[in-house]
This record gives sequence, structure tokens and C-alpha cells, in this order.
Amino acid sequence: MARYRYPRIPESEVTPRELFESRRRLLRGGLALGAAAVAPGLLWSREAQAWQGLLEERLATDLPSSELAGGESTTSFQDTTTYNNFYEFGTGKRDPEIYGHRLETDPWSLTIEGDVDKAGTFALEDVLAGQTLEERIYRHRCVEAWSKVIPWVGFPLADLVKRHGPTSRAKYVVFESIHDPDNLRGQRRSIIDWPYREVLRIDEAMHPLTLLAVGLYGEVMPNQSGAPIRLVVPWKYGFKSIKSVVRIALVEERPLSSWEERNPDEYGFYANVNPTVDHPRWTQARERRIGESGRRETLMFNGYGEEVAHLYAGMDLQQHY
Ligand SMILES: Nc1nc2c(c(=O)[nH]1)N[C@H]1C(S)=C(S)[C@@H](COP(=O)(O)O)O[C@H]1N2
Ligand SMILES: [Mo]
Repeated sequence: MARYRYPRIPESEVTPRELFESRRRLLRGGLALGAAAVAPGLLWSREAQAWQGLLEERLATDLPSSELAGGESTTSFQDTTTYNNFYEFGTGKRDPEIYGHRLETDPWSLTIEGDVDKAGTFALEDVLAGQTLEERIYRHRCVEAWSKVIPWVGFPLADLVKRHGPTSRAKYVVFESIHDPDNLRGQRRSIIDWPYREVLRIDEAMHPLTLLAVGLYGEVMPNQSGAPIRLVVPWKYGFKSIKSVVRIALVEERPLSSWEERNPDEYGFYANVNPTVDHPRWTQARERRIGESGRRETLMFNGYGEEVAHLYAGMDLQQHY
């Protein structure tokens, strides 16, 4: 069977929100062929393999949705998927969209190891089979001072971690992205020490806002956005939200994350969005929302302070940035 690849979506076929919602309604009504006429570029279930088939089935049902971006409008699907940071494909903002088809997502498995009772390597379909999916609309703020609002589809990371029985030694959670320099052209350059690695404190990892996302805008996660499964930590700078995760390890000692290792003055371990702590080379007080003109004020903890400020009680956030 021909290997499945995520289709490149020509700009002329990009689906605005109303269209993808009507497509979802049609799909729910069992009218998949009618839906194909609505958005031909976005329907590709025929050759889908195990995890994709399972995910598409779930995406075609009504998922609970939480609007957690203060009513701010979502960034368009097009902007969300054509302006990306995914250095495995290069450092240009369009590189992930242009070269993303080289990411091999099928089959995909996730290794969960370290200080857990149930360690192992699990096929993504088995990981997904045990999880309840939901939509979460979150702000997304890059350390480079641009931002988006994205309707993610996923499940709380805590739900997965709990299933694997973290031991009392587990103090940090380490995440690793795919390493495949043959297909990922950016990995043939030493931008960071590949593979991309990120780390959360266990309480940050278990926080109900922390998601593992497998889709956006009601669609299977596009490659450029971190297919097939990525982290989303909405109160932290975007670099913490590691894409295309293959390994999750619970550990006692904190390793350095990739960006911290590369440049600790510019990319701290916590990386909480904080308008009062400037990046050494630019202000973090304001941000450019992709698709808008002008600047917005950046919100403390990206607007999630009520939910997360207690995690950092008593810490000097000027020092622990
Ligand atoms: N594996 C990997 N994950 C990554 C990155 C990357 O280069 N490689 N870039 C990070 C950065 S800097 C940001 S801002 C977000 C961007 O997510 P988006 O392209 O979906 O907006 O992904 C993060 N996750
Ligand atoms: Mo970023």
C-alpha cells in the first residue's frame, strides 16, 4: 500500500472556520461524500492507518470545547499552519509547511519510561484509545513576541501520566522529539543538540491546562504543527510546547532543555510568559498577533495566572525566568 502522506493544502483550498464546521456537521450526519465537495483538499481518510483512522473517527463526533482565550478570535487555519517554528525543517517560518511532508508519522509510537510503574513503548493508536479528546482554545505566545489563538484538540497530559503510575521519585517530565536527519533537513545542521528536548516540573506537567494535542481546528494535526502528537503549555513561551513527541521520561534530576543548554540567558527553564522580564534582545511587554496589525499587551502567564500562579508562589520570577 502506498505510504500515507499529509496533503499539502494549496492556499486556494484553505478552509475557513465556518466551512470546516459545516464539514464537521456533514461528517457527523454521515454525508462524507457531500463533505468532500465542500473541502476536497482536506479529506483523505481512504489510506489512513491505525492511529489516523481512530483519530478521524473521534474528530467527526461532537467533542467538548472550552474557550480559554478570553473571547479573543482564533487565528486563521492558514496563518496557524504557514507561520511556524519547527527547526527540524529549517529556521524559516514557512519551512515547516514547505518541508513538513518529509515527517514520517505512520506508524508512530510513544516511549514512556523512567520513574513510572508501567514503562514501555506504545503504538499511538493504543495511547489514543485510552483517552477522551476535547477541544481547548488557547493563546499561544512565542518568545519571539508573536502570538496566535489556536483551537487545539487533545487530552490532558496528566491523564496519560497517571495511567503509567509515576513513582514518588518522579520530579520532572522530559520530552523528546523525533530524530530523523535523513528526512528532517534542519537536523543536518547543528542549531541545537538534536533531538529537541523539553522539560517540565511534575506539577506543571500534571496541571489540567497542560495538553497533549493531536489536532487543531477539528483536523488531524498538520505535520508543520507537530504531528502526530505535541505538547501545549499555554502559560509558557511556545518553545516549551515541543512537537512530534516520541519519548516521555519521568525523572528525579532535572536535565537541561535544548534551548536552555544552547543559551540559558535567553531561554530560561521556566519560560513562563512574563511581560516584565525582557528577552536580552527585545521587550516582552507586547506581542504581534499573527493576522492582526499593531501590537497587543502581553499578559502575565499569557492570561492564565488565575490557574497557574500558585505553582510559583514564593519564587522570584525575575530570577526564575
Ligand atoms: N520539536 C520542536 N518543537 C517545537 C519547536 C521546534 O523547533 N522543534 N519550536 C517551538 C517554538 S519556538 C514554538 S513558538 C512553537 C511553535 O508552534 P507553532 O508552529 O504550531 O505555532 O513550537 C515549539 N515546539
Ligand atoms: Mo517560539
